[in-house]
Amino acid sequence: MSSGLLTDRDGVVAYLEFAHLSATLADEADHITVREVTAGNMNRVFIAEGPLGSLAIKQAPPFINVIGEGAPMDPSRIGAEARAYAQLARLAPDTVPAIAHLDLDEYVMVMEDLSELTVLRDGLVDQVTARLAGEATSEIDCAAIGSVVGRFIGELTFSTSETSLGRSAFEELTRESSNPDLCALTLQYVLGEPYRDVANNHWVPALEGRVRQLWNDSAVAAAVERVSKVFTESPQGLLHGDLHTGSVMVRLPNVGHDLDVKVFDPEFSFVGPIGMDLGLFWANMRIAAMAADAAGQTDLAVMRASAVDTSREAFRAAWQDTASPEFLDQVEREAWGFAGAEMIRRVIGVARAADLELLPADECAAASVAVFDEGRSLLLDPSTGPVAHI
Ligand code: SR1
Ligand code: MG
Ligand code: MG
Ligand code: MG
Repeated sequence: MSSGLLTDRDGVVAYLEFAHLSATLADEADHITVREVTAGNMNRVFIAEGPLGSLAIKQAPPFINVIGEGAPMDPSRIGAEARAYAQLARLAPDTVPAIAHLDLDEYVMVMEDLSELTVLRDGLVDQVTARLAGEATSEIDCAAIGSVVGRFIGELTFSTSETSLGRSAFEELTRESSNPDLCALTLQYVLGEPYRDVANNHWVPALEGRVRQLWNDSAVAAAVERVSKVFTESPQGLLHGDLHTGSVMVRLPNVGHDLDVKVFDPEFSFVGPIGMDLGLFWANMRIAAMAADAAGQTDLAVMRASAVDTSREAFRAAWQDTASPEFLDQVEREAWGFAGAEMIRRVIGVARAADLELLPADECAAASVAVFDEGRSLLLDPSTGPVAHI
């Protein structure tokens, strides 16, 4: 079958019939409903549901979905994602969705439907906007979520490090997990474009002067160069590679309930610097905290910022017995360098943070300035971590 791009219900159902998966959802294909739930930047995702069950269908188009056909991209990236899921299923089975089917001809992956859970970034955004509208909100136990994510990063990187695997298995994993196309995207969209005057960049008017200065600051250029060098030259353990709050799902409400946290979308996975996943998660939790702070919701800001501490502790616990304090300090310094770059790109690059963009204009401006300033400070001096009041 050549289904081409899946765009509508009939295409998705026809694909499920071709893949012999429709019977797991319904006795008759007519009873299957489909909705598109694309949320990330790269791919398209649909949920198909019938009386017998539901599945998520993800397809990589031959371009970056959010930009369109003007940004061609090899769709066989879905293979890299499937490889990463296979590794993660072995190492952290409870923390990733189960994969039901992979089709490297149509660039389709079918997996467990997690749509009962909430994407963490969406949950955090809804909390702030609902409060601004005077509506009731779900509580989100960010401290507990931070512990799970920190443990995930710690156990994943530790169990795939050279220390755990030995030289030859580690080298094999590094080769197998090589992901040059997606690593090139990180160099472009996280560590490249935000530091140049390119059409993809956008920012709020309050950042105008700061952005112009950023592009002409040789100390910033040198700092970005240092982070890029760490990114490309430190194979230390298997990473998710894009571990922001849009790559984490949680069952809400999660206060007083068993925690159900899943990490998904590992298409950027590769063997890289241990600090990167931590830094990306920290940056996005700090962005969520600063958004709440700018909206006058100090209690939420404090709760969100606490995820940095709990993830840091859980990460350290996974490495504690084998790593020297100096090594862990170095990982944390590098993590804050990545966090700085991530914060900057989330306010001026192509993939900006919904946490900020969905705030009313004045609050968005205040939060964007706070995120930019902290990101720039962390980039220039990652040794101490954030110095802000939250
Ligand atoms: C063009 S957007 C590129 C970004 O999307 C992915 O979600 C990654 O975060 C990447 O940096
Ligand atoms: Mg993603
Ligand atoms: Mg994606
Ligand atoms: Mg390729």
